[in-house]
Amino acid sequence: MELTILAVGDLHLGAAPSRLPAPLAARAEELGAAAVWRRIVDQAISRQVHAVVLAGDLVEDEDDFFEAYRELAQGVERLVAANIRVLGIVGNHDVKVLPRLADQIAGFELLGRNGQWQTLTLSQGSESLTLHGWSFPQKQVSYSPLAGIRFEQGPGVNLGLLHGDRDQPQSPYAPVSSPELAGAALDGWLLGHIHKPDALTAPHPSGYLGSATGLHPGESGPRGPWLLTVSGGTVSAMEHWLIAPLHWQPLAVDLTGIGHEDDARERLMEALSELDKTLNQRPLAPEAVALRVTFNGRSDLAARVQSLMQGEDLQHLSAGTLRIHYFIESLIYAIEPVLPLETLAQRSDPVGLLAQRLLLLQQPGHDPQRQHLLTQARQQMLAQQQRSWWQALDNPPPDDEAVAHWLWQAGLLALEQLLAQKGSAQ
Ligand SMILES: [Mn+2]
Repeated sequence: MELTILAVGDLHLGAAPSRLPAPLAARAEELGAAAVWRRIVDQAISRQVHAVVLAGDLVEDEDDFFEAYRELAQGVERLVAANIRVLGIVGNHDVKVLPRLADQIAGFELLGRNGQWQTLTLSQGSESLTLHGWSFPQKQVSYSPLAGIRFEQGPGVNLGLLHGDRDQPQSPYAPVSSPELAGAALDGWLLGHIHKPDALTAPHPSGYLGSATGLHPGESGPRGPWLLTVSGGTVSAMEHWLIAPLHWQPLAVDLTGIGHEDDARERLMEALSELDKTLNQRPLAPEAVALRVTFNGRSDLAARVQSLMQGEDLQHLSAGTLRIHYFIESLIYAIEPVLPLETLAQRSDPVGLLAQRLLLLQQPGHDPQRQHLLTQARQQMLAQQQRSWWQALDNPPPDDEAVAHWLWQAGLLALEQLLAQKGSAQ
């Protein structure tokens, strides 16, 4: 007999996915947090897990939570009706809503109310899992919830359930250190708060579950709940269920050796059809996939590729089975010229001068010449950003790496145009 729980990280119900193109914007409701929550509930019921465990930040914004509350309550009620226990802790986003939910829905079990550690044991046949949970008592907590705590071992596997900021001692969101977690004498930790999942493995899963779905380009890669199996008195398996309906995927496409700019499109479609195969092997494929495409490799056709791509519809790409709606949320050109920059930099003409500056950009650290280049570029960029029509975007000023990336892309295209000019070849 096994004991299975489905562990869910930051859900943020009520948060809408960003950057959806027009054809998908109307379907945002099917792609956001509420949609993944419905998939989680459906799967938990059809796979008959014994409990669903929620690691805090279930709701995005407490001041406007009616919609989110309804979604959450409906899901919890369906789980409870299917005899699945539902346990949760409060994160920094849901200090009001989660205790209220627990008071209103019989069957929703809140652990660690008011910042007081609480222990609960789940059992199935001879297998047991004891959870030690802690909830945020208010929006900000600047002390470690583990300070001065000694855990009493319960039956079976003992796991901690905590929403907090690991190895960020100045954080106002329950800062905890890795040594504190490791020294707690538990079999592992299921953590909420950071949206990027850790690689959690049996028999000692310890780290961030990650968000249930990605909501913006910064949340690319695998997302979803984790199925944790207890058998033989230990955590015998950790399985990441990649069931988010919206998936953010970086896609690198090597253009080395293309003979014509149209070949870039072919290579992109080949990479996409490989991806489509992989994604369709999932038990529940995503509905939509946002691609961050990087063209890289060596070619002197980058400028032509760029103008070709400007004429393409990036909002809807068809691939493979046609079941998934792909779109390109951004397109990055990192193509280098066929001749190495080191060779070009030997020249004393404009090509050589430009190649020397590109090489400077590649150098890490604080080379004074590199810093000077970045400072000059930043001034130009800030002058643009401060124009009144960009103010509404409220963008932060670009950091060194952002400026270097911009210069790199612009510089490579300029270099290619110089190389293409008649008589410049040597
Ligand atoms: Mn949080």
